[in-house]
Amino acid sequence: MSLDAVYEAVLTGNAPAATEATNASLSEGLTAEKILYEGCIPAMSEVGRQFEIGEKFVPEMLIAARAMSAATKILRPLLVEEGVEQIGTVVMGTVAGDLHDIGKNLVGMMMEGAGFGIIDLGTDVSPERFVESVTKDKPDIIAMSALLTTTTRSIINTINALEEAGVRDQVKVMIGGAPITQDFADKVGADGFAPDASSAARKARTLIGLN
Ligand code: B1M
Repeated sequence: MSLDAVYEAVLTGNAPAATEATNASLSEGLTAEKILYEGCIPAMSEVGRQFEIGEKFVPEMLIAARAMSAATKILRPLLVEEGVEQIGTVVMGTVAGDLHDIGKNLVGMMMEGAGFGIIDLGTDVSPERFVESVTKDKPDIIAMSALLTTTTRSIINTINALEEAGVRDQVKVMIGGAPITQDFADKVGADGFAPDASSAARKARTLIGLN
């Protein structure tokens, strides 16, 4: 089955095979969401598990990430509805010190699909850069992604920087990523948290008063 092939291609970091298996899965009638949530994401979780027990190393994580990006490049237009009226603007980025961007990119796609305009600041985004964007772009929401336990500190630094710049009350702050919990979000005074990309898009809508 092509979904197994997607899983295998991402797990082994085979980007051409990931492209082929994703296209084959779509031809079989599988939805983009099913391919993402039942093929790509479990494969990346398995890569992480194998890294933890010393069966995979950083270069293998990197090629797995490239294979996943090959798949999401195909899935992206299907996840993002075309021509949706823009309901608000989200400035997003992976926080300072953190280079992981797959989760952030998925959150961006789902938010775009939910009707938001996305300004993606990329990875390793400093608190100053977030503040500058709030001042200049006037977004409704700032969406911060952090994947490392160490970079959760950058979320706190960014919220502090927003407060110091006097713009904290002009924007909703939303956070997420593997080490983030609702409890952490409450402690640092974020307005919203979501555990995955789909719920992140729903949460963003509720933060601007929509359901
Ligand atoms: Co890294 N890495 N990595 N890595 N990496 C993790 C995160 C790790 C858990 C692996 C492990 O040990 N099991 C571990 C962190 C441990 C910790 O801090 N607790 C780790 C480590 C240690 C490191 C390095 C330090 C390794 C080293 O150099 N020794 C290094 C750090 C580099 C840096 O950032 N400064 C590093 C590097 C890398 C690569 C560059 C090789 C590569 C990233 C490539 C890229 O992103 N372009 C990589 C990868 C691929 C991973 C794993 C295997 C996969 C991450 C991923 O893409 N997951 C990861 C293990 C794992 O997660 N199981 C690991 C798939 C993605 C869809 O999920 O990003 O969680 P995720 O996003 C989800 C949710 O979290 C949520 O929605 C997304 C979709 O459902 N979400 C949000 C994310 N952002 C959100 C924002 C929201 C709401 C929801 O609102 C704003």
